[in-house]
Amino acid sequence: MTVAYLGLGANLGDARQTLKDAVVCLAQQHTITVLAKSSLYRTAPIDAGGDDYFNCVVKLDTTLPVRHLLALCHKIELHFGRERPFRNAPRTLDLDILLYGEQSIDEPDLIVPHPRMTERAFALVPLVEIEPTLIIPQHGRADTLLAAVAGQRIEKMKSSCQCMALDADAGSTTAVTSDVAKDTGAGALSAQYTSRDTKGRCS
Ligand code: A4P
Ligand code: MG
Repeated sequence: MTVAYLGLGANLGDARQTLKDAVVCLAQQHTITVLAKSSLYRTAPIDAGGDDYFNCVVKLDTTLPVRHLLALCHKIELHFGRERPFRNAPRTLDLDILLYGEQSIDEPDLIVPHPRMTERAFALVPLVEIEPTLIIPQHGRADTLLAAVAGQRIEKMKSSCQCMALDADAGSTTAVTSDVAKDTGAGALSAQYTSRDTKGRCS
């Protein structure tokens, strides 16, 4: 099993809902356990045009080798209607592998840690929210990089649901899956969503 962090972004269509649905989609994979999900953030486009983005980060435990994880990310992007008309074009869904264990990968189609994550508030702020002491290979502690991106507009969205409060009552604020739920083929995260609304309308 490897702990990985994915960055999710969207600024086309119902971007906020798409991010929530994409997290459910990840949680439903047998090869993935979603350990934590950041809040949703509204962010100013960086090096890109179009509407404001919504961004979040998820922490996973996965049995997938990194290339299989990348292929899954592309498959999920396609499922949510991703098109690539030009570089940094507005998108219905972007899934980037920010970190994969402690590995450093530098290949033509896969660079990990993601090469621009340390310059972007939309990646660093949600990462530090879910993992305050995170170390980024080759860069050090993520929280020490926040000052340099302080000029980038980013606004935390209020969650309308009480999932985290319920988790806190149960003594855990981050672990959102259970073996029982996995055995039934659905992560507890997705079970939480579907127990509230069959369309997964819960953040
Ligand atoms: N690729 C290489 N490394 C990775 C990795 N670690 N994870 C390759 C995922 N993919 C990786 O990706 C282009 C190619 O990068 C893929 O073929 C993959 O094999 P893409 O998804 O087609 O395009 P992308 O994600 O736009 O490319 P890139 O270079 O990752 O863009 P950035 O730098 O992530 O910028 N502003 C806000 N506020 N929020 C955003 O989410 N996103 C971007 C995209 C720009 N501005 C933004 C946001
Ligand atoms: Mg991408």
